[in-house]
Amino acid sequence: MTSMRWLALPAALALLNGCTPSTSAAPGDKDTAAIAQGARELVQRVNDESYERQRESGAAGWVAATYINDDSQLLAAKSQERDLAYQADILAEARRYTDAKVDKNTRRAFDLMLKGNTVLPPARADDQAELTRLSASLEAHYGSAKACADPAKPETCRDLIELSRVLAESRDPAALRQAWIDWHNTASEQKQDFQRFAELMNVGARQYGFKDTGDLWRARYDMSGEDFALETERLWSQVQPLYTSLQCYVRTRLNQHYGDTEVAKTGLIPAHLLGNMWQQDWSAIYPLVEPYPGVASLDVTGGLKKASYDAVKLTRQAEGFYTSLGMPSLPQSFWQKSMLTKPADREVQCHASAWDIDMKGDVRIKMCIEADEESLRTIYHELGHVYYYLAYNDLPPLFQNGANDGFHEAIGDTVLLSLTPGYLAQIGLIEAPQQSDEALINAQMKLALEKIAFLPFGKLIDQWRWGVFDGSIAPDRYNSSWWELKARYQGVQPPVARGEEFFDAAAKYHVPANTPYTRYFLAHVLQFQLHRELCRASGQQGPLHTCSIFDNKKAGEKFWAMLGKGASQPWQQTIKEFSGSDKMDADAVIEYFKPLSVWLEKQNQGQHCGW
Ligand code: X8Z
Ligand code: ZN
Repeated sequence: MTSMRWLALPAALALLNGCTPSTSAAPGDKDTAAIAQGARELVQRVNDESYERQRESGAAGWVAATYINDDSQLLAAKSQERDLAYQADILAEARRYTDAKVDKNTRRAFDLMLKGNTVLPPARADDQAELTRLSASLEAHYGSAKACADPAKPETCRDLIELSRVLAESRDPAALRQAWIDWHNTASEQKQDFQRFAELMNVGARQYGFKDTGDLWRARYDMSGEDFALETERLWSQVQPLYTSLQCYVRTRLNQHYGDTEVAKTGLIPAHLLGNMWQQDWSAIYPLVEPYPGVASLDVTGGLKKASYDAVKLTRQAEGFYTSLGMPSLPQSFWQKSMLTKPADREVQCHASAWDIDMKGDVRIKMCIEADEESLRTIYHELGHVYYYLAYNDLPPLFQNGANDGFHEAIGDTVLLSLTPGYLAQIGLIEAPQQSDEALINAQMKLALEKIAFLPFGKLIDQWRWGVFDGSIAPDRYNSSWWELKARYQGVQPPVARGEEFFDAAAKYHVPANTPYTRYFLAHVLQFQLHRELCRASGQQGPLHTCSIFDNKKAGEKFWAMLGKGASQPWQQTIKEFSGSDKMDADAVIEYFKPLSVWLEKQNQGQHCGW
């Protein structure tokens, strides 16, 4: 999760190092062998040093995220600066081996050392220092941002949690609009810093032969960056018709609820009406668009409140699902060191994250848990990261990573697809579900508001950043380009005019935190593929949407084996071993939502869908 994660890559190297047989000598072989030996030693050194380095940057990052203040920011920036300098030294040494003949694991380790980075060091020490200062400051600003009617009076301030609650629960258009505007305005002053930060990252990326930072970010998928961009287009084209159908239906229902003055019958949906600050998850407006009102309650939040769930009980509940698959219990240190609730006495970064502090099992999550359905889902998501860490902790640090970053984001979500209405009823969170077509459509609608609504958002954030990095989106068009992409992909528009004095992209965590976002788009495709395979392994027949792998050790074993491979081989090989196919593909998404897509087609008859 930290941007310096590459230091924490593979572990299989101890093994590799000892196992390359020396073959019969030919002239010149001695040099070749010595070079190969040097390459292996460098990889070994990086692996050996990773634990301590990761422990230090992990500690600095953890404190900066759980005690936001000037001191912790300074320490995090300094630690990142040391990492960048170290990285520059190692990559300079690694350059000597660019054309060396080495075994495939050593080559892979070198590849990951370079391409596994979100940031590459600019050559000048001053630039490195400025870059890490900006990085720490952008992230801290997001974490502590508040909208205040009167800045002198703290009681008039609202933070992201409060503003998000308004977006999810209020049905008053004026209140919704104000909450949306208040949060987005907190990001405006970040524009200069972000612009400079992007420039410095590009300086680093270019130093190592990449066209720009976007080129670097696309290079990590075991295929060319160009092919990767085409792959994301292909996946998007598979799901786009279903998204368009959903947008159309939701627009109609919102129009019926709010009237023509708030939502037109055609065109874009105003951003403040979709139940979420960024319109990435529309499930909060389920009550407004429920296909068959009153059929089968899916009120998980109500169930959690009734059963007095708190942060620990929720986390234990999620852990229980993973252990039911045969995975280990969380270590004691997880419970001692995690931050599960929002502390009252200090600023913290509430955006949830999962950490592997030392690459040896000091795993934690940092979250501001509330007793609601969204928190339940997020804990499952975060524990997916944690179980991935635990599964590959024995690999050499350079290989301690996801098959690709989309896999890392998909694990917890895959498990969540097994939280079917049947399972939720079994654990007492909702009433026993009715077995009817109406109940099925209701359940599919609720999930589609989360999963299908997310897809265009998952794609557009990096579409925007790739443009910023390659210069096609200049700073004087940051905001207009953002809203062009929001319109093109999501079919949404801002509730009020947003000129270049605003910087709305930075109102989303991953922009100031510099976390690449295509991973979530991939994860939303992959999780259905993984779910389908695990269901097959569990021996269940019947439609995909009825399958739950809860308590199924066969599925768990298959899952755990895949997780244990980490990044030790190309993701194509990992998914091929897992599913028989070496591609990411959205056909499982389409299969899963077949009943809903047929239903939506009918509902949308007579509407002008699209925008
Ligand atoms: O950032 C996250 C996780 C941490 S990796 C909470 N997610 C994305 C988001 O919130 O925007 C999970 C879903 C998408
Ligand atoms: Zn995640």
